[in-house]
Amino acid sequence: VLCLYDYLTSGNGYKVRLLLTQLAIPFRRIELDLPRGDARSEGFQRINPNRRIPVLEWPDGRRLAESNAIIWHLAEGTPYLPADAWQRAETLQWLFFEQYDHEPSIAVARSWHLKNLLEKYGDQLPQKHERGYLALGVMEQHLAEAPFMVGRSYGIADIALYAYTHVAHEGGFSLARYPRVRAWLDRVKAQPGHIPITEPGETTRWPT
Ligand SMILES: N[C@@H](CCC(=O)N[C@@H](CS)C(=O)NCC(=O)O)C(=O)O
Repeated sequence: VLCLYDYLTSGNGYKVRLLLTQLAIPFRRIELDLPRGDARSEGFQRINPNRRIPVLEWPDGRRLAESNAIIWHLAEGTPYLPADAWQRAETLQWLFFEQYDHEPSIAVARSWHLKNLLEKYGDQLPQKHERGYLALGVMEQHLAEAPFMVGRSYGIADIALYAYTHVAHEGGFSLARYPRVRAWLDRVKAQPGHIPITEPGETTRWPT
């Protein structure tokens, strides 16, 4: 069975949990305590030299890191990743956008709130909010013309962007000015097999 090195609060981990569940692929999770520093331990550095979750491990020992690479691979040959070359490129466009413009502002602002690091980083929060709102604006504009991020159906571009957009309020963002993003969040949530970010499934604690 597949093994996911994970942290429940993580949107990057949630992308993988969500897609595995929607594909009905059984997996078990190994929950790291990131605030305790589990990902920086020597043991975990052997799992991922980049010391980050998520990492998905196959029964034959192969491992893949980087949430968007993992969901890309899992989605191959399924309706969650189009076969059409242009739509695959559009999917990559949104995955890279997510990692460069969206996650570094929206997820980081959220993690400062959740980890009570605002005293340390609070002066950088306005920049994070400015950049995060720009990213939300890009999504709002796109969603004026399309129900989902790529083509007319739900796929991994939606999963990648849903992960931190639906918890953006935990980073101090308001979606009040983004009605199309809010309607899209509802469409994503209504997909078959959807699970919330808080759904732990079968979990073991690190170190195992
Ligand atoms: N680009 C990576 C980012 C992964 C990442 O930043 N993971 C965070 C949790 S969301 C992490 O493992 N941090 C290590 C730590 O807090 O020690 C991905 O998409 O998988």
